[in-house]
Amino acid sequence: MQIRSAGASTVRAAAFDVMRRHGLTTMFANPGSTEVPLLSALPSDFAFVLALHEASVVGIATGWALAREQPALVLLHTTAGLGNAVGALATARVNRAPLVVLVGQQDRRHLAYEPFLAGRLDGLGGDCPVCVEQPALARDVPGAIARAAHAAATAAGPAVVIVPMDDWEAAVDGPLEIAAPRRLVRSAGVDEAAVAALAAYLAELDAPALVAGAGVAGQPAWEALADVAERLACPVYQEPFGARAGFPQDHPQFAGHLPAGRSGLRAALRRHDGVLVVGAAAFRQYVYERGPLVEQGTRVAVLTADPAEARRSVAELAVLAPIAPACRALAAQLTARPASRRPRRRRARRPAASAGGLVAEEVFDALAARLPADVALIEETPSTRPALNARLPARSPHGFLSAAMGGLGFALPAAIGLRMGDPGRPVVAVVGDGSSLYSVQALWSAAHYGVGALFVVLANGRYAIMDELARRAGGTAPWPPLQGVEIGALARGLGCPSLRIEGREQLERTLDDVVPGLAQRAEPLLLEVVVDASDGT
Ligand SMILES: Cc1ncc(C[n+]2csc(CCOP(=O)(O)OP(=O)(O)O)c2C)c(N)n1
Ligand SMILES: [Mg+2]
Repeated sequence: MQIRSAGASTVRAAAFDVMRRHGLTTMFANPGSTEVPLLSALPSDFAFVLALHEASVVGIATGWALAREQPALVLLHTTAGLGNAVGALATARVNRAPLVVLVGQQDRRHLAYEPFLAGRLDGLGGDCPVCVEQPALARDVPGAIARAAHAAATAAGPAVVIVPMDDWEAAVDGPLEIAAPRRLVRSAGVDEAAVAALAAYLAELDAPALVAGAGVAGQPAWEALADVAERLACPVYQEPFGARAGFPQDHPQFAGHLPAGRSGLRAALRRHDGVLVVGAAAFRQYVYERGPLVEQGTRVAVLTADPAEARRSVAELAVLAPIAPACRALAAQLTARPASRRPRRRRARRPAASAGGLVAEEVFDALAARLPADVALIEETPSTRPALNARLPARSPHGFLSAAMGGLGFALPAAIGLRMGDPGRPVVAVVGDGSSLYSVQALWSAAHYGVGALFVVLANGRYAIMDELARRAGGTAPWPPLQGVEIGALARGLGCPSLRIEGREQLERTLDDVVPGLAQRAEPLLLEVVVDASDGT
């Protein structure tokens, strides 16, 4: 169906109408000359959020979109802007964050001459975007933005629209046809056959287990999956290296994170004659190992809302359906099993006594003792992620978030965007010192816009995980340690207050001061916590 935009005299005015209709009135941007015709005299109902590098622009928008569960609007400057943003767009895709990404282009009238700033933009983002719109005519721009909003929401990822700078002021004569529906309503229903297939599979199992993935997002899905788990009285594992926690990790049936290699996975699931993976593919891996994913006696089924996850799963059954209603319907079909023994969870080891300095585990313990259950914790601590997972269980949706594609430079901006999108929520990013440097300029945006997130930087003075990988590979690393970097000084240079923490007592005192006020904070704070290097095991 097509609708008509009445009254708008320029493409720009019609585009603003479309943006308003889709809730795209907060623009995360780093602008250039090709975007000035759009931005000059921005209507007063639009908010503009400046970030000082495109990885920060997209990271902040990603956090905002995840917090709000609706598309965020991004504006980038031709080749340099889109090029700088590609890694962050890949993260947004894998983390399933809906973004509408406008990319400015030189003037159509002389593009053929390749003027200064002309972009070869089509294809620059590879297959990270869920779609790329290049409007054939200026008057197609508003429709392209509407389709991008639908694509971002339905395919859960960044949708790119490339707009030549002269398009915005192009006149619209007469009513403008928008080649997109005004509203796109997705059915949230689940049919009986899909639920029956899952119920029949589970009924054949004597010792089932569940695996929760990042696709189990939001309170309704968490509650519905907990219902399924309680009916089955079975352990629930978290997928390894996922984008977010998919199950309350303080639930008595939570059994920990699955190993990310095949041998560990086989061993972890050996005692189960079948598993149901919910909100993930079967199975997410990290380092390649030989052999099958599971033992022959372990059957596998998958429930996911993501067609690509369903397609690549090694499973006898994959059901494609929205998670929350599917789990609700499934729970209603299951007869309660007698409670089994509580899963054995590996207890977090006591931190190794160090020669005076703090270790990361002590920092996690100090946070665990103080953080509220509704904290949104964003992780980017490569050498100590397992220790963080063991010590800081996610207790609410977004209780654990991470860059699922592995690209560093996400945690700082994502924490800022999450807090902007959900201003009353305590938000903490725990970040390695190396990781903190990829999008450090995001701290300026946090300071400028009064975003009260807490950044805990684990300053071990090195790329500890990389050093360890080099050691395991039998050699030494050619890269130097990160000597001479003062993250706290960088933060202050960007307007973000910071404190350097050098011992347990100072850490605990500072957290006692700061954590109770996290929900109300109106300015960011960075803690540069000096820690010994961990070996990443
Ligand atoms: C954008 C990007 N560049 C490089 C890497 C490779 N990489 C993975 S971990 C790491 C070092 C991280 O150092 P730090 O944050 O200090 O954590 P630590 O290992 O010390 O815990 C690097 C460079 C990456 N994942 N993403
Ligand atoms: Mg480090």
